[in-house]
Amino acid sequence: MTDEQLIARIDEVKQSHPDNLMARHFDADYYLGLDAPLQARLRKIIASGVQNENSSMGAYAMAPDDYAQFAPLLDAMIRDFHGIEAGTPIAQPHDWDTSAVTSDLGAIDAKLKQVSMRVRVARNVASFPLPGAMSKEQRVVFEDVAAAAFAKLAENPDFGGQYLSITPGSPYEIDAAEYQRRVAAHQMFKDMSGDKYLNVAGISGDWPYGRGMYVSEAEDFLVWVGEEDHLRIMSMQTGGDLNALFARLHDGLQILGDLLPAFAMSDKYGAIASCPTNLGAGMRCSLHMKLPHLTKSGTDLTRVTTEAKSRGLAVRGAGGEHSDAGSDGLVDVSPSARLGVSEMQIMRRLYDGAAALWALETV
Ligand code: DAR
Repeated sequence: MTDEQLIARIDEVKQSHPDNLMARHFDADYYLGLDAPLQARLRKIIASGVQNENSSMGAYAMAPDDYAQFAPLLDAMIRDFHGIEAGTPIAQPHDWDTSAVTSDLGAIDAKLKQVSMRVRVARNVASFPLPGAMSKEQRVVFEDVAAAAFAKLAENPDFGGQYLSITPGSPYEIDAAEYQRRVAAHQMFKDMSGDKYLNVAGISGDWPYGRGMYVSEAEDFLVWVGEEDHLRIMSMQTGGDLNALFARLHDGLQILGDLLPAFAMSDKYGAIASCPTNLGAGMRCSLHMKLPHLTKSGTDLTRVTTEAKSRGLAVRGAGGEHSDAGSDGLVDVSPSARLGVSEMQIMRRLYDGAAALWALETV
């Protein structure tokens, strides 16, 4: 695609899909002013949004440095997505002090004592390219580095477990049946090679090499290797105690941070992620609630989405991105903000939001 064709395509996307943030903020003069190597780098970063016009963000970083190198475009997109005004300083706070507030869902209603809860953070190791730019060899080398760290983690009585690889020939390789069982159990991530966004970005490249998952014996602490980021570190449980959920994640993250090479972190953007939507705390925390009244038995998410959005929450089906609600009204509720808010602010927003939705559900 020539520069002229690229610019024309992006303008076409901007007209047809104004919510594509890459197209919205792309500036042809800025692009043309870059030297050829930088133009080539930027083309790869925005490729997913150029080819997939219905993208919301439309870009994935290929190296931690991309966020600084291409700030005129990426910072504008990031501010737009995360709702941060131009010129407002961005400095990502981090606060994991779970003792500050108690957040037990059971205190809202005894019926919320046993809900499915999950919190995860994205982390990338600074000394490797981000997943979209990794070679097959780099993916496998990274997996070996992660597996060595997991071997030490497994010695910790609170996090004992095993690493399961889907890399052909890996000493930790599991068979197809076990992989599918782990996917069905909502533990292992799905085959990425069918994701048109990740394919164009190169993030699903060399599938399934360099991919796997650490799982604790209690199956309440998981680490995905080689999904959209180098690592997705998550804590999950059925219960009501958000503090315990977060404390487990924080402790596991600390241990892994000591065992692995340095993570790519930024004072401005916090944890560096492939996708700009995951910058900041790099955290997605969610819980599943049955809201049959607010969702008209799962048939209409309009009202619950509106009520949630006004409280800084996003609602989606319990089956993941783009899934529907269950007939029992089961939905996944999660705070939207990730950049400029601390881990504990995110937890509190989830707790307060869940309380508000529950009050509407049971009014
Ligand atoms: N297809 C990408 C997804 C953006 C947010 N979701 C992530 N990162 N899993 C888009 O730009 O629409």
